[in-house]
This record gives sequence, C-alpha cells and structure tokens, in this order.
Amino acid sequence: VSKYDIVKLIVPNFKPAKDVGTAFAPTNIALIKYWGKRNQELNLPMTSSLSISLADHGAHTAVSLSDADTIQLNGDVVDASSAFAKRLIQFLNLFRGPGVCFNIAIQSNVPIAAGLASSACGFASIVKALNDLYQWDLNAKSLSILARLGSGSACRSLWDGFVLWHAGVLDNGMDSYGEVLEEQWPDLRVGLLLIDTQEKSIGSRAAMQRTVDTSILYRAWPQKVSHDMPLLRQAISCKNFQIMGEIAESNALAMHATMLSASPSICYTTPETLMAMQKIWRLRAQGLSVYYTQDAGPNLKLLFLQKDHDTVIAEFNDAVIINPFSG
Ligand code: 2P0
Repeated sequence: VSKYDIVKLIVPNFKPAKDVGTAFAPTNIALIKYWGKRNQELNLPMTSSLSISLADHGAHTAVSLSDADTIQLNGDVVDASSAFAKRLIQFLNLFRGPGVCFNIAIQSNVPIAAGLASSACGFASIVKALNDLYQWDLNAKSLSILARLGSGSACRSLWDGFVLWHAGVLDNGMDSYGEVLEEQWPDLRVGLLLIDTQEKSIGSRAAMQRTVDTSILYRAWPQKVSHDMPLLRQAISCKNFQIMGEIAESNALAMHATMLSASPSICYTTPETLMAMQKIWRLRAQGLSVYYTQDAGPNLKLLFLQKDHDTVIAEFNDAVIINPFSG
C-alpha cells in the first residue's frame, strides 16, 4: 500500500476551487509518546499515543497555485534543495493533478527542529489548507489520516485539547487516526523550557527507526504504553494531576531509555537538560506539583496547574507558559 493509494481512497478531486487555501493547526506534545513504526511508508505506529495541543502555538499555512513550487517559512524563501523542501514537495506531490504547482507560505511560532513538534503542526496545517483550496470538505478523521502521511504526530494536530492517536491494526492504516477526547482541563498549564533550540544531531524519524532496529529495551516499549494508557485516561477523566504528571514523566523517561540502549546510542539529554530535571525533582520533593516531559530533543515541557503558576515562573523565569484550553 502506497501513500498515493490512501490519498485516492480519501480525496475526491484535484480541482482547486479558489486561489488560496489557508489554515491553522496547533502543535502538540505527547504525554504518552509515539515511538516506533510498524509501517514506515504510511507512518503507522507500533502503539497508540496521547497528546495535548498547545492552543495558539502552531503553524498558519497558505497554499496557492503558482508557476513553480515555492516554499516560504516565516517569510524567508526555503532553498528547494534542502531536506525540508524536498520532504514538503514530496508530500505535495500526493495532492496535485498534472502541471499544478504550489506556493506554500508557512508561519510558525514554534522553534523548528527543536523537538517541539514543528512537523506535526506543519503537516496538519498544510492538509487543512489543501482541504480549503480544493474545498474537499473532509472530516477531521480523514484529515488526520492524510496528515499522518506527512508526519506521524501530525495526525494529532487536527484538534485542540487532548487527542488520542489510535494505533489501528489495518495494513492500509485507515483505522490509525487521531480522536479528540471530550475532557477539558482549564487549570492545566504547559511550560516550554527552551534549553537549546539548535538543530539536533539526529532527527526523530531516524532516531525512532534506529531504536526499533537495534535497541534491546524497545521490546518493552509496547508493554509500557499498555500500562500507561489506561492510567493516563483515568487521570484525565478524574483530573488527578499527580497521576497524570507521574505517567507523562515516566513515559518520556522510558522512551529515552530505549534510545540510550540503541546502537549507536542516541542521547538528546544535555548537561543543561539534566540540571533542569534534577531541579524539577528537587522542587517536587519540596512539595511543588511540577512534572516534565521530553521529546526528541534537549528541551523540557513542564506540566503544572494554574495555582502553582507564580511559583513555577519564579523558579523557571524564561519558561514560555501555555494554557492549552485558552481557546
Ligand atoms: C511524539 N515524537 O509522540 C514523539 C515523541 C518525538 C518524540 O512524534 O517519522 O516527526 O514524521 O512520523 O512525528 C516525532 O516524530 O516522526 C514524534 P515521523 P515524527 O510526539
């Protein structure tokens, strides 16, 4: 099954219905991580995952018809020979008739390639902008499947709030998509602790595959997710912040343990990351209810409740605080 086969199943036509399609998609942070694929062509995951979207932190995208493919990122033209442009053009090839070229303008307020899920909101916003350009009128589930073809985690960026990505079992992935959870948690806060926003040494896609292929600990990962998922769902539905924080932190640590045991080993954690972790653990021992999660990069995302906002800010004064349910 190819990406083209899936697009054919979902998309009704390639007849642009207007000059420009626009859309916004939020970025998302996984509380239970997506780590490992059962199908690399279709970005089908080994396990389900669960994320929280970051409200107005994400990507605005405008797609218009053009004489040649051009890409702008935050106002700058992207070199067509760059890896980023090639990946985007390949994705756009799925969605055009003969002779059609696009201009894509992406405005992102998320640090690119810093483990802050810039590809998630990028691909989700492109799919939504194409849906607008072609006036397909697809539902969010279909858009989620299309976004997954660009980047796995993008299938969780079609909604605000908590999103569950069902792993699915089908070979064609038609049962592997995001679903928004009905629970709202207005007191929940996410703090972005930007430790290092430089481009990382190994991308998450390659890191994920190397882990699946070589890590002795990876075989425990599906078990870890099966253990964590019902507990996190329960914690969300009864708003038990302590359990949510413990599960999210433990899930991230387990993911990084699978990477450390890959060959060659993958370590996104820097001395600065470790110092921040130890500070969080120290604060927690002193009674402050703050937890973290970490993705494929050195930065941490703090999890805490509104009542502790001032204390958290006093300890981490450069953290960017996000209210995921502010919309
Ligand atoms: C996640 N990450 O659940 C996990 C946790 C990074 C760590 O999804 O190959 O860019 O495009 O499907 O989505 C980052 O990997 O990988 C990611 P592809 P993606 O957020």
